[in-house]
Amino acid sequence: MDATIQSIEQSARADIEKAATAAALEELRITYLGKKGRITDLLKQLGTLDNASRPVMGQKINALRDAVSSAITARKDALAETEFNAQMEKERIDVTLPGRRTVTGKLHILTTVEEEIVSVLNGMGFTPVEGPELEDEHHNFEALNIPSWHPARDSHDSFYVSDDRLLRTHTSPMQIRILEKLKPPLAVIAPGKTARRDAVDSKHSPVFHQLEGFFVDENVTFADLKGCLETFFKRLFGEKTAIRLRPDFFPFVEPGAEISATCVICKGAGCRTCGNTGWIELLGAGMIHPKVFEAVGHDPKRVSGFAFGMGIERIAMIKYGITDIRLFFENDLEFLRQF
Ligand code: FA5
Repeated sequence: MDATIQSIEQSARADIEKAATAAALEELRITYLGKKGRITDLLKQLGTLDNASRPVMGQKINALRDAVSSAITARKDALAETEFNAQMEKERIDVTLPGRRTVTGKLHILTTVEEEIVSVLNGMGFTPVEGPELEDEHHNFEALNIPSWHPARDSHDSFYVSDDRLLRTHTSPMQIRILEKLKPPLAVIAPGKTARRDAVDSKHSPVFHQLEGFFVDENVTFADLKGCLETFFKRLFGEKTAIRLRPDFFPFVEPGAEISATCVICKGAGCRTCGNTGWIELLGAGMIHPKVFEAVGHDPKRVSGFAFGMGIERIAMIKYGITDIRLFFENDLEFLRQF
């Protein structure tokens, strides 16, 4: 039996060494250690031995079983490691290679400027609202004291979609929409898209953006308007910015003013952008007309307020030294990526 034990151990070790897969090892386990395996057979033969040699042989067969079992486990581990190393080698990545850039979009410069204006005014207590781009004549004109003979009401000057409906020509209708619904005191800003049948040139586009602002309460004065816009422009363009007010006419304000600020390019010294005046015209403003309050059912003797409206493209052009409004809308990524 000794010789058989030795020969089984030798052949088991040789077979295990040759096994190249986990499946082959499993077969060997069954061949040697399985219920009908060669080592199990030996254990069964123990019963045929005499009492003296049985424990000795028993120990030897158990030692053989343990040796074969450990050899199989060791070989299995070695195979798994080889397989793992091969897999790692196959999947090796060069972490020093530069990564592939994902294309990320960014906000359009007009959106950024609009958000900046909204943020400054919001910080001053104005609440942002949005309103319809498609307006009726009542909100866009009549309630704003723009009579039927006014040139803006001509179909040559506005985009009408039906007899009564048009793309809003300014954001001022939001004064009406808010004052119809809410009671003063209120401080509101309304940014949004506007449209006019203007011929395209470096300063005009048929679709553009405006931002309306208005404050209504009791005893609001022109000084409040001036102080508010001065603070606004200082926060937007810098502390050294001054403003200039000159009389202007808009049917929905009285008195009305055109507001200019110190030219941001030359800081007031005079340059091409400001036509050597040192001032840049930036917005229209004024005290809300009594007829506007009457149109929305408020008593103009009790409430007063100011309103202002600016072109967002214009502010963006001044702020970033952009000389042609068409650049905003041509989708030229080289241009847009700069901001
Ligand atoms: C108005 O639209 C008034 N609603 C502003 C206002 C509000 C006055 C409240 C008083 C009180 P105006 O037509 O000037 O005003 O337009 C305001 C700004 O819109 C202009 O200064 C300009 O920056 C811009 N704008 C007007 N038309 C165009 C256009 N076709 N393309 C680009 N910007 C334009």
